[in-house]
This record gives sequence, structure tokens and C-alpha cells, in this order.
Amino acid sequence: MKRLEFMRVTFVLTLTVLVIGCGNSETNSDTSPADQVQSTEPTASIVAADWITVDEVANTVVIDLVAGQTDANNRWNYNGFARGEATIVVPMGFAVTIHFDNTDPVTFHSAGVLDATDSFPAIYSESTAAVFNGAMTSNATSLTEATPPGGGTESITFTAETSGEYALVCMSPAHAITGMWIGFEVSNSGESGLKM
Ligand SMILES: [Cu+2]
Repeated sequence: MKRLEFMRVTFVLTLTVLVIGCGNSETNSDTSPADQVQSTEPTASIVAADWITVDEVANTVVIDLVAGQTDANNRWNYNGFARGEATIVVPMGFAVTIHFDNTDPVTFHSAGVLDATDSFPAIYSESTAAVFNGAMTSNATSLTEATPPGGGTESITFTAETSGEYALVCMSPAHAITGMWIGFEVSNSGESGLKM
């Protein structure tokens, strides 16, 4: 009996070691490659968007930018995106036209290309300038004179002169600080589209 008991205990112990061993190796083989992929590849990928039209021959980009297209972020969004959830990517040197359409039924909105930043002011100075000449809708900092709600439109055109990471920002009071901004990137690799 004693010997049988000893064998049972040994058997159970062996099983336990095997299970733990298998568990460990399984965990390792499952997570290690994924970890490596995540740490070495950029998390964002550039996709085509039907509201961004790139002409590689004419060197132009046309962006149909819609404020309040969805109710995301209390309608304070661009094409459904807020808080930098997406980044428009245009090639350096291209002429960029933004057709801005404010479909928010209630609130004035604007759009301007500014330097990227970690934090946004609640109030923008009226003298705030876009990073590229012309890259801002009119009266962009105003609560009541920016692009009007209910389908107000405005088109702006500018040249994406310098590569870098910027932000496309609604400069109406309290909008950017509460998330009404997306990324705007000028690539020096010819890449374009929507980075998410
Ligand atoms: Cu806004």
C-alpha cells in the first residue's frame, strides 16, 4: 500500500509538472511572436478613404472633410473621428484642397492645420496662424462666425510644403480640448491616405 501511495503521489506530481511545463511553453509560443510584431511594426496602417482623393499626376489631394458626420464625440468630430483617432496623410509638395462641410445641426466648426501638440488650449488666439499658408477656414477661432452649422461649407487650398506631423484642429472655443482634432501628416515618402 505504501508503495502504491508513493507512486500515486509521484504520478500526480509528474502530471502537475507536465501541465505547468506545457502551460508555460504554450504561453511563450503564443505571446512572444505577437509581442515582437507589436514592438517592431508600427501599430498604424495607411488605408484608402473615399473622402481623400489623391492625383499622383497633378500632385493634388482633395479632402472632403465633414464636421459632425456622426454623433461621435457629441458630433464634434471630422468624418466620425476625434481625439487623433485617424491621421490624414498627404505627400509633401502636393496642393491640398479641403472641402469643409459642417453638417452638425447645432454648432459652428472650423478646421486648421496646426503644429502637433500633446495638449490643446481651450481658447485660441485670433492671430493663430496655420502651419501652411491658407490651411485654415475663415473665422476659425470664433464661436459664432466659423463655418455655420446645418450644412455650411467652405473650401481652402494650400501647399503641403514641409514634411512632418501636424494636427487638423477645430479652433472654436473648447472644441479641440474636448477632442475635435485629428492628425495631419505630410509624408516625404509619397505615402497618402488615412492612417489609423
Ligand atoms: Cu468644432
